[in-house]
Amino acid sequence: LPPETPETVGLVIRIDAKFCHVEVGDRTYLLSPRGRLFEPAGAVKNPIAVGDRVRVILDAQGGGNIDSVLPRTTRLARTAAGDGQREQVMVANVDQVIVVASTRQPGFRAEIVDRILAGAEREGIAARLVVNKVDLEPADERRSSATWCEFYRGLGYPSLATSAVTGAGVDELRTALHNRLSVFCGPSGVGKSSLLNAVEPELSLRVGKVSGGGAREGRHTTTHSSLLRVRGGGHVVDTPGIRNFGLFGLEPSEVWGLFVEMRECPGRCAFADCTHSHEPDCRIRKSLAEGKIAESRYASYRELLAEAREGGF
Ligand SMILES: Nc1nc2c(ncn2[C@@H]2O[C@H](COP(=O)(O)OP(=O)(O)O)[C@@H](O)[C@H]2O)c(=O)[nH]1
Ligand SMILES: [Mg+2]
Ligand SMILES: [Zn+2]
Repeated sequence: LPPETPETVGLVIRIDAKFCHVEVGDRTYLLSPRGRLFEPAGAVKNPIAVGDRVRVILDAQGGGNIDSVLPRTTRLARTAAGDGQREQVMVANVDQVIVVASTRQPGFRAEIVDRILAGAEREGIAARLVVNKVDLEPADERRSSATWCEFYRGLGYPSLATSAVTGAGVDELRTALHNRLSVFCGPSGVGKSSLLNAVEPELSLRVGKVSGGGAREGRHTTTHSSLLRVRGGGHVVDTPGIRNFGLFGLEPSEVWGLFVEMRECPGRCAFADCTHSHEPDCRIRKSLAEGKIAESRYASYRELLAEAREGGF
């Protein structure tokens, strides 16, 4: 046997049928997990996921093994189809979710933004908003991207208007990605891939194609997202292929707590189990009437609540 170097910690950036691609320092190694690490264990379908930090044992030939997986801080997961309630972690240790939206082509959809933010809240992952395609807004019109950014900033989410075409906001976005593991989420067509290409031209991500083919294939074959490296440090995932992340098994009573301004709303409701939808003396509806909670956010809340009641997740 070749002499083993001392164990080191690496980052799993990709998983294919044969190997885990593990970044250790500036190099990427193709490693296989040791022993039983890859076997289905209990409720977890894939014991190693992209984003995992792993202890590796490298050999002198540039190969080696994954010895163990370090505890995860966060995860984006989905329920593995055909596997009952088993959960499949798609990306581990995500530092931030970047919610990408646009105000034109396609128009801004607050319910999608709020749903992603709610999922991030539930997983305890920081989130920020990027409103892209500002170049499409007529100069003489009050800029709705600025209005949405200001609104979400007011809720505590850092927000940024960008254009992948003119490069507006791209430097700030690059700074926000530095030394973090970020996941880009949002409807297709808003410019996620274009923005990533603007940040890091070497990525050469495909633009203008409806993504999701991979996610659909994922029902039959396990497809994994891969981490893309950002120059100067940091990684990004372009569309992880998980709708509804953070919302699995969502209980109706949990929903309002995922909306920061509702969670922080002062006062009390008359009923301890108030659903903030029809009950009298409700502090949330009072704040709504006073304009302290936005209609769009309350509408998003009601939509998520209805879905949670139907057991839609
Ligand atoms: N005008 C304008 N078009 C953009 C911008 N960003 C992306 N696009 C276009 O929007 C379409 C969808 O972009 P893409 O990056 O594939 O969106 P994704 O589905 O979110 O990854 C493509 O035709 C892009 O060229 C932008 O900032 N301004
Ligand atoms: Mg894309
Ligand atoms: Zn209430």
